[in-house]
Amino acid sequence: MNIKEEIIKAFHRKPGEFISGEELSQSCGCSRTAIWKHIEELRKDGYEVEAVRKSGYRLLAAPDRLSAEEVRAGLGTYRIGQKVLAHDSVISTQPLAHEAASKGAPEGTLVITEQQTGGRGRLGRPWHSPKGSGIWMSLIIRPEIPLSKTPQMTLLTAVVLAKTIWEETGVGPKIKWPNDIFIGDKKVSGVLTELNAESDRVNYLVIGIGINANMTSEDIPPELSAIATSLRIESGKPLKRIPFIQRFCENFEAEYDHYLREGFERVKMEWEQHSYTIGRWITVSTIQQTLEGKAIGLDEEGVLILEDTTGKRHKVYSADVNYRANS
Ligand code: BTX
Repeated sequence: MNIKEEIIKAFHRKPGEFISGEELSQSCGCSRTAIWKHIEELRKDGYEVEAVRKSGYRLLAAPDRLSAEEVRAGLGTYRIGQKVLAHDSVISTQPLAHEAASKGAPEGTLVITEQQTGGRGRLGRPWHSPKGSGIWMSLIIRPEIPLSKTPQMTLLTAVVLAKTIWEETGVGPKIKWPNDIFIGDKKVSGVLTELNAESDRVNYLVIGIGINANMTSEDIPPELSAIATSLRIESGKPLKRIPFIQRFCENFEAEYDHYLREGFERVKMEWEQHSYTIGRWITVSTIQQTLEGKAIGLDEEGVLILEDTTGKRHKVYSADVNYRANS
């Protein structure tokens, strides 16, 4: 048993209340002296804990730090987020998640970090991931689906992100095909799905998720200021990152389990409801060609359907989509 985690859980069960040393020692299965030592460690980690003789311990404030203990305390899932590998600063959470997955990390394992020094997006593009003000994480999943359906996981993740942002901030985001979350006309979050597979068998997927949580306008570098925003800027309030991550895990588990049982239909419907893309005139550049037309929806597999000016319909699998300014 992780005693620090048990103490944090006990504090979360009784917010603002004193909990006696006796009660903590019973629920953690250790001596009162051991409890005291772990409380001291929590203080070093930045927790403010009040200790009053005869009353016990009371949590006054928890640090705004992404720790495994905090994510797991009070998390209402049975596998998504139940194992958390938390870091302070890494190059990117993606290779760490691949390494963990290849060594057998269970489905639902989450790699999170306060900072990435080499965060990346699609096609090797850089992802700006400053310290302390974002949520930079990679989720390992092991769905038993054919390779052709794995892009649906990006769409599912985008739906879950849009839902979680709405629930936790009250701001209504839109999904830009296939992997960006927009508020207004600026990007607040991006999804990068990477796959490990043999022939037609998926070993695992690593879903990288970057969320600009508490960046202020000054934290956004000039080269991104026209295209990037944060939840704090848009909602006008700082975001509590731990409850956000917990809600994301809970929403992901519900959506993912439904998908595994019932298929893609609900994700498609929700994606279309939240879509930034559908109904817009767009230009799509693939390696072979450039197409222009109106995005009219997803097909039942999750492929974007584009209608050109002659009324001909095209399937767009994975490509860069540019939007006409007036669309
Ligand atoms: P993307 O290729 O769609 O977007 C990358 C582009 O977005 C960049 O070229 C830049 O223009 C812009 N950009 C860079 N940083 C930001 C930012 N913080 N906010 C808004 N726009 C930005 C999107 O790729 C997928 C991003 C996934 C990031 C996660 S974080 C955890 C995991 N680890 C990792 O290295 N990547 C993923």
